Amino acid sequence: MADMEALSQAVIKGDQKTAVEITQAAIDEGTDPKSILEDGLIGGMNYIGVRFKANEVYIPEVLIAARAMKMAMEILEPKLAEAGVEPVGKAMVGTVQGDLHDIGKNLVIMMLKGAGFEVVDAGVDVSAEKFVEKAKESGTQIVGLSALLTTTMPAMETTIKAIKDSGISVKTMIGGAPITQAYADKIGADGYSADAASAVDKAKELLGVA
Ligand code: B1M
Repeated sequence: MADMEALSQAVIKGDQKTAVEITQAAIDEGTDPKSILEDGLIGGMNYIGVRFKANEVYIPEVLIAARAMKMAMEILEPKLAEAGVEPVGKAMVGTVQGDLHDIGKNLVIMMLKGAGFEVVDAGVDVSAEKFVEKAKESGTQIVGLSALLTTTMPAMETTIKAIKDSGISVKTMIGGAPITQAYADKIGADGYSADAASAVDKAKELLGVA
């Protein structure tokens, strides 16, 4: 019987080969795809997220864990779809107009995916109009904005205003090195988080999922 604890450990260690092998073995044995996702893969990424937040592991460890999860997800995703397993929620994350920094945004996306969210990567240098357009197209429940420059922070305010004016029903959350809770409050964002692991907690809180 495929060992879900060993699968979590493979993700935690960033051991792609073992993560893929255990996932495949579990699929072949007929293990419930939801259990492979939740008990194995998400369990491992959650652990990494908790340790990242506590500064016990750093960006490289998160990246290799996320890569192991991604490889395993490639074979698991069709099975999840067949089994009708719904994602925890739908989110879209992008870097605001004028800003090309994407390392933090990519980490947020990886952690959200690691927690079972379906995530659209809106890219970098995304205008307010594009955010609105992509949010409508994708049917996302959350729009996440990232900014690393003090000069691009105002683009967050413009984007949040455009989202509100468009009338679409989404929650907004923001983050990035110069961003604070006070700034989020000032521009009317629904949420702020300081790091990628906390972004998962915030996204779940905004959607009211455990
Ligand atoms: Co730039 N850069 N950069 N840069 N760069 C900074 C940000 C800077 C602080 C460096 C400095 O001067 N000390 C400075 C900004 C100063 C300021 O505005 N206060 C700066 C500058 C000035 C610039 C340029 C203007 C330089 C120039 O050309 N004169 C230029 C601007 C380009 C543009 O965007 N238009 C520029 C360019 C670049 C590179 C292209 C060379 C490169 C980006 C490569 C890339 O991203 N693909 C780059 C880099 C790498 C940096 C530094 C060194 C590192 C940024 C980073 O990736 N950090 C940075 C200095 C530094 O931080 N030491 C710097 C790691 C990343 C994981 O952290 O993005 O903060 P971060 O993400 C965290 C959290 O903030 C949070 O979670 C992440 C993980 O925990 N988070 C969210 C992020 N987004 C979130 C969204 C959320 C929630 C949480 O919800 C949606």
